[in-house]
Amino acid sequence: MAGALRLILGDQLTRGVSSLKDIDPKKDHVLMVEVHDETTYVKHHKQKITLLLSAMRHFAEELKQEGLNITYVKLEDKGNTGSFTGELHRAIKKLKPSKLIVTEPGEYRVRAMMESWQDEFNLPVEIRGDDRFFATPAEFSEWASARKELRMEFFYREMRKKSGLLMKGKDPEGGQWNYDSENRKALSPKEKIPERLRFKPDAITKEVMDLVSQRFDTHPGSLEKFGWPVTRKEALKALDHFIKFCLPRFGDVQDAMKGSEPFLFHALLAPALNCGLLLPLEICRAAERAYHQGHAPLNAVEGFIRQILGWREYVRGLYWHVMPDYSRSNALDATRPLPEFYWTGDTELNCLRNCVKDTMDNAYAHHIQRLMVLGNFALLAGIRPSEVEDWFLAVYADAYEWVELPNVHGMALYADGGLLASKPYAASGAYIDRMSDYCSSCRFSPKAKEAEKLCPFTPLYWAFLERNRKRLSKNPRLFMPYRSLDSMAEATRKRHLATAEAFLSSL
Ligand code: FAD
Ligand code: DLZ
Ligand code: SF4
Repeated sequence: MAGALRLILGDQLTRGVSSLKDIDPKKDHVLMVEVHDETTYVKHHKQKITLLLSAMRHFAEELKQEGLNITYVKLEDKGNTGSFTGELHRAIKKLKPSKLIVTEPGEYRVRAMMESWQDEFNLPVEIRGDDRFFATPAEFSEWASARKELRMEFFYREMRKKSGLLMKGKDPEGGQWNYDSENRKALSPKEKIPERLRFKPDAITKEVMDLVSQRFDTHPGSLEKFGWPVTRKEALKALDHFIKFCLPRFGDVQDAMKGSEPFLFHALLAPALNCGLLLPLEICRAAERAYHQGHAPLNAVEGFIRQILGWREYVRGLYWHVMPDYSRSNALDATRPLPEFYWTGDTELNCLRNCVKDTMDNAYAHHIQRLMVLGNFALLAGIRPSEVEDWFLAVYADAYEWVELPNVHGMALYADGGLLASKPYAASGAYIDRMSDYCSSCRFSPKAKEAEKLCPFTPLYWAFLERNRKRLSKNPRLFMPYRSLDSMAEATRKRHLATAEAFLSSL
């Protein structure tokens, strides 16, 4: 009797993924497919496509060397139908498997596809849970259903207890759950930034780069600086390098930005983690070990583990808990189109120009650039959420909808009306000035007295508060900003509103 067909998606490149467990090397067959639909459902950055296809090809090689039966369909192969469903049709016709086994995907649209396959192929389809996460979607829903208000901090504490990470018995290591207040320092100009481990493209990656340059030349971004790990071996080296050279300073200056330094002390691990080359538990354990060995301080290690054990799990749980309705909300009625400079970087606003350039050069921007510059501007300018979401999903090497959507829709744009975050992350130019060196080489300044030199973020910030007064002024966390707006001289307030209006019309 024919064995099972096991489909592995491009972000499931983990030998221990649930769909490969209990594989019978003699009878079963693995299928991996490069398909047009996945490479184009948004206009992915060239580096993101290169990373995925190269990592898929390397992973398939490893499975082959292990002796597993595998069919690998390349994008340019003759007969490639261009979709998961089409490629499954072809494979099922040829191999006549007894059943199809898959691991649940990271995106709702693919989940809907998977659910149609049993009828489509008239074949039993087993959709297994993705046990690479700390919590299942059902666990999150159970936690969320018992609460009036969802906050990451409380879910994170549950995950600390469940995993035992940074725990001393029943208590958190050091006596506190969260050391975030120690992690908001500005960067000293003298701070030495470590050089990062980047990986030279091998023959497989080079072949993919050629394919991507030809086939996706209209997609955003450049391949010149491609240096992402594309195998598990490389990803483990990247993890080790981060723990040794960056983790100790990760906490203190986690929120800082610097013009010439796109990476600072950030992990650069999300691209490898999200496609399966690394596992969240092994990353957290490595960081925890660094703390116990006295190599990194608690504020850095707790801050880092919280991003993975807290935020990453929380956004994933929320995504599956509230989809598909989540993506449709637009709580602040934001309808302006996405400005062209998000693709070109052609703007006089130096912070935005820098963040877009970093994004196009590396398919990467760190969290504060994404939230407090690119996201903040879209929030203040009232850009339509779906357009901002498509941009974020396209340009980052770590972007899949389960993690991108809650971060953009909820955290950056407050389009969910406060389900994910207790207040909008809106900030004026003074915040960007405090946390970066962008303003010193900008034609604008947050401190300027003359209207034509004043940083556009400042009038946009006040206009945002004014425009959303009915929706936001009752929020206790916005009491101070509204008090400042209300105590502003009438002429100043009017001038800010008029400047913001003129700026927005010029976009
Ligand atoms: P570090 O800053 O070193 O953090 C360590 C790890 O923590 C990351 O690798 C990541 O796995 C995890 N992490 C940190 N913050 C978050 C978060 N808010 N949500 C989920 N995981 C987190 N992350 C993605 O993985 N994919 C996305 O598409 C994505 N889109 C984002 C969009 C916006 C508007 C914002 C504000 C954040 C987004 N994030 C996204 C979260 C975060 O910015 C990235 O995970 C991080 O920048 C990746 O770089 P790093 O590996 O150097 O992370
Ligand atoms: C992102 C991506 C790209 C660019 N290409 C492929 C592909 O050709 N084949 C594949 O299996 N997966 C690809 N992916 C990742 C999928 O989009 C991802 O698995 C789904 O969005 C579910 O998370
Ligand atoms: Fe950005 Fe304003 Fe600073 Fe210029 S002055 S870099 S626009 S925050």
